[in-house]
Amino acid sequence: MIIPAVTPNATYDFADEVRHGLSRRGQKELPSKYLYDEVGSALFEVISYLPEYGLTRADERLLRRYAGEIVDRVPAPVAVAELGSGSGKKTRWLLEELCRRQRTSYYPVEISRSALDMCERELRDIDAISIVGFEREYLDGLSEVTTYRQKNQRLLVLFLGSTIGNFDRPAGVKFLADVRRILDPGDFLLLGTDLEKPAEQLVRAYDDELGVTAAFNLNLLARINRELGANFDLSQFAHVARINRKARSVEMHLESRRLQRVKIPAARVTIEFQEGETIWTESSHKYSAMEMFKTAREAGFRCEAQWIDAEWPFAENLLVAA
Ligand code: AVI
Repeated sequence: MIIPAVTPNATYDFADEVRHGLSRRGQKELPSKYLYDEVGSALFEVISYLPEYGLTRADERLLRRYAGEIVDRVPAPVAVAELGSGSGKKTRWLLEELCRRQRTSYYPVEISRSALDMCERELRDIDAISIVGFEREYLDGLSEVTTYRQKNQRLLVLFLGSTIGNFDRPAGVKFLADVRRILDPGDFLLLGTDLEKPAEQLVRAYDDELGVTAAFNLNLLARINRELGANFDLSQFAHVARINRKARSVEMHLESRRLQRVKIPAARVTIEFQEGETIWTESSHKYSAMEMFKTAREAGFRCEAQWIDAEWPFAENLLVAA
C-alpha cells in the first residue's frame, strides 16, 4: 500500500525553487532532490552498476554480509522505516533476516512515487512482510510512520547509500538531530556513509566514461523543460564533476557553453547564463570512519557499531537514540 503525496502544489513548489535557485546572485543552484523524477531515478539505478561508481555495491555488500550481525543488535519487536528507499534492492538482505525472526512492517519514505512503486514490487515477495510506503519528504514521512508503530515496538530507521552526504556537514548534523527528535530513546538508525578516497577516483565516479552521470545531471534541465515549459538547449550545457577539498566533497555542476538566455514560463522567469557559468546541482560529502562517532553524539545518538567495506571504503554505522 502507498500513502500518496498530500501536497497538490508540487509543480508550484518545483517552479518556486527553480526560480529562486537560478535567480540568485553569485552561484546558481538547483536542489539535488529534483534529480529524481522517473527518468532520473532510472538513471541513478544504472549509475549503481557502473564500474567507476562502487558506492551502492559497497553498501549492498555490507548489508548482505552483516545483515545477521546488524539484526542481532536490534532487539525485537522492531518495525523498519527507510528514508529514501530507492529501488529497495539492497534493503532486501536486512528485511529477509528480520522476517525470518518476526513478522515485519516496512515503511519506505520517498518523494519519488516511481521509486516507491519500484521498491514495493521488488520486496513484496518476502515472507512475513507488510509494506506501507509514504510519498513524503523524509521528516514528514518519518513522523507519520511513528503513528503506526505499536506500543512496545522499536523503530529501526534506515538511511542508506550515503544520502546524508548530499547535505553539507552542518545541515547533515541538523537533519540527524531532527530524526532523533522524532524517535524514542533506544530506537536505531542505520546510517550509510561513503568514506574519503583519492580525488581522481572520485572524479571518475562522478564523471563516468559512458556519460550516465552526465545524463543524470542534464536530466534536471530536461525535467524543467518537461514540467515547467522551459527551453533549455541541453547541448549547450556540460556536466562537470569537481572536488571541493575544503568541504571534502565532490560537486556536480552544469556549465553553460556560451552566453545564453533560457525562458522558464511556469516559473515566470528568463535566466541569463554567461559562458562558463555553472549551476551547482549536487554535493556528495565524504567522511572519515571516526568522524561518525562525534557526529552521532552531536545529533543525540551513540554510534554502537560500524562495518566497513574493504573494496570500496564505505561504512554502515549503527546509531542508537540516546
Ligand atoms: C544518492 N547519492 C548518495 C548519490 C551520491 O553519490 O551522492 C547520487 C549520485 N550523484 C551522482 N552519482 C550518484
